[in-house]
Amino acid sequence: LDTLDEDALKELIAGELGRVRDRSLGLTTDVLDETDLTGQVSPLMSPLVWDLAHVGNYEELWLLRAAAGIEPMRPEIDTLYDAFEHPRAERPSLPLLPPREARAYIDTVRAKVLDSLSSVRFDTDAPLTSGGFVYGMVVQHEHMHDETMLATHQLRKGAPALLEPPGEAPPVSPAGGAGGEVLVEAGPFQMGTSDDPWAYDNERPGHIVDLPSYYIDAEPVTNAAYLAFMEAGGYDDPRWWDAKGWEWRTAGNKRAPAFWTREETGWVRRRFGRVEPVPPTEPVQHVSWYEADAYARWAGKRLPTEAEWEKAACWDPVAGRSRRYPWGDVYEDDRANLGQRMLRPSEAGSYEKGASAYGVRQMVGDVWEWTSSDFHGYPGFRSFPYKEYSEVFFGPDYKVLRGGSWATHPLAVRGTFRNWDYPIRRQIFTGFRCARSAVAA
Ligand code: AVJ
Ligand code: FE
Repeated sequence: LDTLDEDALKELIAGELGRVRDRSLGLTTDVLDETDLTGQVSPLMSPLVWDLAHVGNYEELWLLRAAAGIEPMRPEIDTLYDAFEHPRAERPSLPLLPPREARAYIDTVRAKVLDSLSSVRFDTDAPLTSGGFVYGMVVQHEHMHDETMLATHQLRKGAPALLEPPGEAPPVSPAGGAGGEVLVEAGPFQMGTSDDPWAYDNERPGHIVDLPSYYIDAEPVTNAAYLAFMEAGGYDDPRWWDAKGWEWRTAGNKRAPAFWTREETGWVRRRFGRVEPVPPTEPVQHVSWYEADAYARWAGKRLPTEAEWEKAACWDPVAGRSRRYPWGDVYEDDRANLGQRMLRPSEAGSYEKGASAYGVRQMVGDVWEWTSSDFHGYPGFRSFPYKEYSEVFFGPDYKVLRGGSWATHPLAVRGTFRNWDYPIRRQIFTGFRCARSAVAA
């Protein structure tokens, strides 16, 4: 990105805007009937048609009004699509644009964005447009909402609405599937970034963190491993659970990951409307932070801190620098399961070429990974370009998730990317791996 000249970057941006829009439209097509688009599958999620118009409204605010100085098109709808004015549970009762009008609105916004792109300068000191930052922010935002829409689809009852992509499962590497741990020796590494052009404020600034040595799992925890925890009575033993986690587990009578049910033949799961046996070798997904934390304690381990996660994923101890992705600085399709190429994680042990310098596999893609860390700003954090992206979420309520899932687009994740959610959430495509200190504390 930082090596492209302005015209080439604008061409790339126009292409990515088109691709993300195709993705959004694919998740909100007319194969869904009107009530699927305007109704609510869960108070946790917005109606799909809200997400669709929201990404267009966000694009209007940032690319038309802020970047290009164009007058508001429909200021009266801003309040409907402001995520802070209306919590998700409330959105279906708002006078939202119906699907056809929502599509027309976002189309008009997009046409004006493409029209004005050539007149917006990327080579000035204005931080919003410098290097095309705000365009990258809008592309990433739409991809994030596409992942959110996939969670809505996963929660939706009824016949399958999404086609299983024809893509083939990647090969499992010879060393893969064996689990195991990797030692990360003590020492400093660079966490976060000061020079990634599309990085969010919460990834900045880059700073040195010195860590004691630790072991981290070479692969995400699989369904088979998680089942062993269940069968060992893990859900019935308060010793493994955080106090609030035990409350959550007891009040909701939780006994398994979300979407799992026990049949006579064994555990099955519902995945986008299809019911299938739980695949033992796939990373577990749809577990809360509390479940991940309990599993880790049962296994004699703990969740990694986000610093431990990032060092194992990105630090190259030989070169003495952090990579943008575990395997290097350049994204490549055959290194990770990202971008909704499949509607599921790939088997643990896949993507040998995507391993980090330490030999840790599948850090990026497949499943988001819970870390033990609360969401806070890095030393020297400065909110940019708006407090509501991340700063308002800082504090003890949210846990940090790392690495992206099969549903995350490659443009919307990198080694430094930070996601966050409440520790009870399970509709997101989240699993985990464990760590442990190498030196007794
Ligand atoms: C970064 C995924 C937590 O979905 O709440 C979307 C992203 N910010 N619109 C979210 C976001 C504004 C955010 N997460
Ligand atoms: Fe948003």
